[in-house]
Amino acid sequence: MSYQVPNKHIREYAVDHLYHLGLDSSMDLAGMFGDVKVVCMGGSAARMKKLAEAVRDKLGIKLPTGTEIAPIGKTDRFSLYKVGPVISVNHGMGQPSISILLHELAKLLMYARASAFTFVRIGTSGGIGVPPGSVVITTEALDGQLRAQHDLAILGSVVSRPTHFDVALCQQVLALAGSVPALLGKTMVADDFYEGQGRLDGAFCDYTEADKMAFLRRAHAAGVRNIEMEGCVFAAFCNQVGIPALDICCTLVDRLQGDQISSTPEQLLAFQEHAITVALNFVAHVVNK
Ligand code: R2B
Ligand code: URA
Repeated sequence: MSYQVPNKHIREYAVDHLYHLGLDSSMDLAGMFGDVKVVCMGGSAARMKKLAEAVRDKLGIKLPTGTEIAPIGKTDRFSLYKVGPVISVNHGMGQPSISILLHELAKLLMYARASAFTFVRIGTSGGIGVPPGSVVITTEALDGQLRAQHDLAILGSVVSRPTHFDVALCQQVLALAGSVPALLGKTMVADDFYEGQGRLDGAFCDYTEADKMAFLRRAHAAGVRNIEMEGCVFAAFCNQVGIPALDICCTLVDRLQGDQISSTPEQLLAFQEHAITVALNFVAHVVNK
């Protein structure tokens, strides 16, 4: 059976405009996206183009001579690529940005009459008590108050939604990690990179190193192994619309050791490769089965 979003209002629309993707429901979306099995998303457009190329190589897909991977739709906010049954698209930074993409992607895949696909976020993060380069597969996203919920103000009231992931699916991915240092853990999600993540190195800071360490230790004791900026809304959205989801992030720093991301560009690329390797193994597992 093909995928349906729960929203009934849009069924009345003659044409639904997926404004930020530059696509609409009058287009041959079934022809373009009907076969999608995995949607990979990550922050940066350049990284997601590289991921599309890596998917092409991993799945052994040969493009016609003289052609290359090109974005579909418009690219001023998000750049979306498709290789075989895999979409690779960037979501920008933070929960408002990824939320817009998630709504439009879910509707896109409904109009495309796609079925049985998984959303995979491949990201970077700050680790807590794990060495840089570790890959954390998120079992539950916690907000900045360490609550397993995503809060959104809707029509003047706060609506809270649960932020768990499917742990059996997480374990399946862990088993595909091979030699990459990977673990399951909770992820704290902040709406800010500096104060929201307890850093001392923003433009201002009103707490002490001791305050920071006490909070990071409390988060670690609650099972948090990394901090990023999208996981709560990603989990809440996918739970709400019934799409299986994975949040696979490499850590760039151990926040118990410091705040600055000071590894060399080569090291940072190598850390990101860890998350990409795990995600590609999952993509191959899904597509080749
Ligand atoms: C990880 O890295 C970005 C901030 O540098 C943000 O998008 C995130 O979740
Ligand atoms: N992304 C984050 O959100 N935090 C980090 O510390 C590193 C990457």
